[in-house]
Amino acid sequence: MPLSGSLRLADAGAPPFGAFGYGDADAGGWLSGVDAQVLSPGGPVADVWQAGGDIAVGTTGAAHWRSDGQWLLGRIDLNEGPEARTLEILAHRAYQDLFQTLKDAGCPHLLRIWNYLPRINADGGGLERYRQFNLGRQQAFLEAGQAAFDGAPAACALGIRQGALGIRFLAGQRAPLPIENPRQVSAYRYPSAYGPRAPTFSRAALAEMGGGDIALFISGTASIVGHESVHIGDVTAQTQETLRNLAAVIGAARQRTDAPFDVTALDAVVYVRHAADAPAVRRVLEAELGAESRTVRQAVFLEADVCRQDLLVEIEAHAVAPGRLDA
Ligand code: 3EB
Repeated sequence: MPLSGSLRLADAGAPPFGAFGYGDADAGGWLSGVDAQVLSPGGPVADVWQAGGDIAVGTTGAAHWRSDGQWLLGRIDLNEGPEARTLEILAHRAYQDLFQTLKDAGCPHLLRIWNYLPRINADGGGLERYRQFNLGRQQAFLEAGQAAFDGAPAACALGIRQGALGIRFLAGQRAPLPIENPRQVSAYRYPSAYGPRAPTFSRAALAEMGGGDIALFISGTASIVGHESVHIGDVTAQTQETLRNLAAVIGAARQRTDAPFDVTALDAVVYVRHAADAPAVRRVLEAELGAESRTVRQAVFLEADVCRQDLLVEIEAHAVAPGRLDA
């Protein structure tokens, strides 16, 4: 059965397959929620995924998952102990469970991963906690024989104030088509100045969803050109640069599909480091995309930390449209 997904208000009824909530730790019976402050007027929102068939519910280590045999939605929440390198160890364990889940459920291909790290920019005993996370994550990818460089899944990694390391993931039966951004160095090739092990994600991925639809999953996208953060301290310019990166990723994706993806027609989550910056970010989106565009109307704004100290905003998105791959 085809899979489709879209962002909507969290009280839209019971999910037929699964949902990820934004803005409520337990978004009213949805599969799971991201515990962060919602800054957009609609309040908590859920990313609702519809599929068909009988849904199997399973647990693999710390992973809880739902699958109809063709698609899988999973979540892992791991609390930290007091020991050093805790986030490296937790990330390693979480991703081991994630890859074991794909085996147990018979859904081998990751389409998208969402990572939420408590205190992402804090020091973790000589290494920033995001960089610790990258160590454990890449190690688990390599051990599982999963693509950690070219072909890595689309992902985002954001910081939350407190709570567990939270990972949500969507997998399917067919490998997605990874997409990179010609304006940016691939994240899995970042120089070691950004940490001893590179982050493990592609800039975007295209996947056949069934029913003639293609999904575009766009990873967390920020004000990075090449491998460097640009417009330090200027949230307006960072948002404009982020939009140029989103447009560039979509342009690269459109070389591999005839599905009419457009930066004005996304389901987007906008993460701002400082709640006070949200109006400035919204003004840029409205000016560049139009206040009535789907992207602006649907966007959920959340207060969250971004994985580099100097980044003030990050936008991730997905869209589903009719089309074919490599058409
Ligand atoms: C960047 O472009 C911004 O570690 O999984 C974006 C998306 C970012 C995913 C990840 C990090 C991740 O490097 C940060």
